[in-house]
Amino acid sequence: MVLKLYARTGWGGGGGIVALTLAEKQIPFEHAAINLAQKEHKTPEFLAMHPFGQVPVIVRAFPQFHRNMRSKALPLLPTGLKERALVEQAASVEFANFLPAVLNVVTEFVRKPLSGMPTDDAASATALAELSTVLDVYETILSKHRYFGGDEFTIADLFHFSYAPMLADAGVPIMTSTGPNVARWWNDLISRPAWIKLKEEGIKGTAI
Ligand SMILES: N[C@@H](CCC(=O)N[C@@H](CS)C(=O)NCC(=O)O)C(=O)O
Repeated sequence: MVLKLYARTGWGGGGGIVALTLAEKQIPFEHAAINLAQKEHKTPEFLAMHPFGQVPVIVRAFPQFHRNMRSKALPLLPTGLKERALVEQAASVEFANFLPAVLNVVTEFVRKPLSGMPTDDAASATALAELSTVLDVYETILSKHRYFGGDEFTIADLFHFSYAPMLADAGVPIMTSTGPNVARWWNDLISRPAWIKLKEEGIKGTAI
């Protein structure tokens, strides 16, 4: 096996993003399921791979992994300087603006109810308003090109899968109710076969 992905089984967080990237690029991998509750990410063996003891981790066995990443049909990162800069800028926006806002909404509408913690109406309203403000800017960005980092589907779009799909499942349809361009973009993303498969099955890995 060329590549081994150590991650939880569900699609949320970074593990899902790595699995989705590999699926979109049709790169086979083996999945090593890590159980955080059992602290499997804090063993000496795991800490040797990731000194902070966090998932996901990918380990490659052969240098041909790099050739595979380059040769597959879907690039996910453009090679042109201007196009590449736009994708890197978009990826930074996802990390700095979208991710903190979406995590606050997920905390109020998903994590607290799931763990039996009391929900907080004021915090929920603030979280929704902050995400809505971010998505208003997304509406402007997405009125200029089809995808978040340009006219092609790239890694900058893919990063949005880590938590945002939880919103509709929790009865918060904000990704499709803010503006027509955000809705068009999000509906396009969640229709991708690789995503539909990951959401239905969780991380599975693929046979080589
Ligand atoms: N920047 C980190 C983020 C990874 C991360 O936050 N992983 C979380 C799960 S999504 C984790 O492993 N949490 C358990 C812990 O920190 O003990 C990385 O890319 O390695």
